[in-house]
Amino acid sequence: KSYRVAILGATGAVGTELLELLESRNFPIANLKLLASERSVGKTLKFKGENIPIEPVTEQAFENVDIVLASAGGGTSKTWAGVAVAKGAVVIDNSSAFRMHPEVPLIVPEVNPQAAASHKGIIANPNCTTILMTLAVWPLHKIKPVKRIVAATYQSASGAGAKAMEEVKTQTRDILQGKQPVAEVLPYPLAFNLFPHNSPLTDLGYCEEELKMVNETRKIFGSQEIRITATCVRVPVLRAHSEAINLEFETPFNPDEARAILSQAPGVKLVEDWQTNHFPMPIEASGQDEVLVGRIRQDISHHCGLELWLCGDQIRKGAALNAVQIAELLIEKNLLQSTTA
Ligand code: A2P
Ligand code: 11C
Repeated sequence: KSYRVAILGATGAVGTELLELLESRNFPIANLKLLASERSVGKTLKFKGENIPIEPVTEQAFENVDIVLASAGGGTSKTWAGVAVAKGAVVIDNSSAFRMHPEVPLIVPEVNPQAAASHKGIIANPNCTTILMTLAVWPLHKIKPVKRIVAATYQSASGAGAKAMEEVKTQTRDILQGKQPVAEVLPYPLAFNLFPHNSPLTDLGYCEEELKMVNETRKIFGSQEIRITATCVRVPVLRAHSEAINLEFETPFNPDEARAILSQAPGVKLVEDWQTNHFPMPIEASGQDEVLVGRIRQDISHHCGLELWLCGDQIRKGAALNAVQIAELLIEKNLLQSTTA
C-alpha cells in the first residue's frame, strides 16, 4: 500500500526535514502535496529527484489526502486540521494547538505507541524538549518510578524556525565584522549570547515552553503525579537542543544500572567517555536520529537522585522524525481512516 501525504509548512525548518525523511526512509507515498503560505507559491522543492510545486493552503488542498504532516504553527493548525480531518485525512500536528486536548493522543512512539489507537483524526507531536527528555527518562521510569524531574535546557535557534537559524548566522557574521547585531525573529541577539526561552510568560512565572515540558511529559507518561520543573534557555546553537536532567526516584537508582538500561533503550545512544571528558554535544547530535545521553551519575545531594545530560537534534527527533515515526506507526497498526491501494 502507499499513501497520499501532504506537508503543511513544507518550506520551514521542520517541513524540509520531513521531506528529506520521507525520501530517506522510503515512506510509501502515492502522492505528495507541499503546502505553505502564499509567499511560497511559485517555488518548488525536490523530492526523489522531482520538482514539486508549493501549493497554497485551501480546503481543496486537503482532498484525497490520507496523512497531513503539519508544521506551520499553531494558528495554521487550528484553522486547517479540522478541515483536513473532515475530508478524511489523519493529521499529525507538530504545533502545540491540540497537545493537551483530552481526545488528542500525544505520542512519542518509543514511549506510548498504544495511545495512537484512540485517535479521532488528530495526533499531536510533542514539544521538542519534551520528546528528547522522555526518551531518556521513560526507560528508567519503567524500572523505578520517577518522583520528580528538574530540567534545565539549552535550546538551539532551530526551535524558533528556519528564519531564526538564519538570524543567528547573520548576527555572528555582523559581530565578527564589528557591526551591531540585528534581532528581528528572536527578541534579542542570540549570537555570543543566551537568554531565557522566548515563549510567552505565564502567571506562574514560568514560560510556556517550561510548562509544556511539565504537562506534556505527564500526559505521555500517563502519570499526573510526577513532579516536574524546568528552566528553558535559548543558546546560540543551530539545530540541537541539550538538557541537564535531575531525577529523583522512590528508591536509590544505581548509575551503572541506569547506564545499562539506557544503552539498550530505543531511540537513545549512550555517549560517555570519562577518560576524555567526551559526552553528548549538539554538533554531534545534529543529523542523528537518536538522542545522545551521558554523564549519568549519582546526585550527591540526594541518595535517590540521578543526574544526566542529553543532546538531540531538535528538527529531527524533536520534530520531523517523531512525526514520520507516528505516521509509520499508524500504517503498521492499520490506524489510518482511508488508504489507497
Ligand atoms: P512560508 O515559507 O511560505 O512562510 P518555520 O517553522 O521554519 O518558520 O516554518 C514555518 C512554515 O509554516 C513555513 O513552511 C511557512 O511557509 C508555513 N506557514 C507559516 N504561516 C503559514 C500560513 N498562514 N499558512 C500556511 N503556511 C504557513
Ligand atoms: C523551541 N520547543 O525550541 C520550541 C519550539 O511547542 O512545538 C517548538 C514549540 C512547540 O523554541
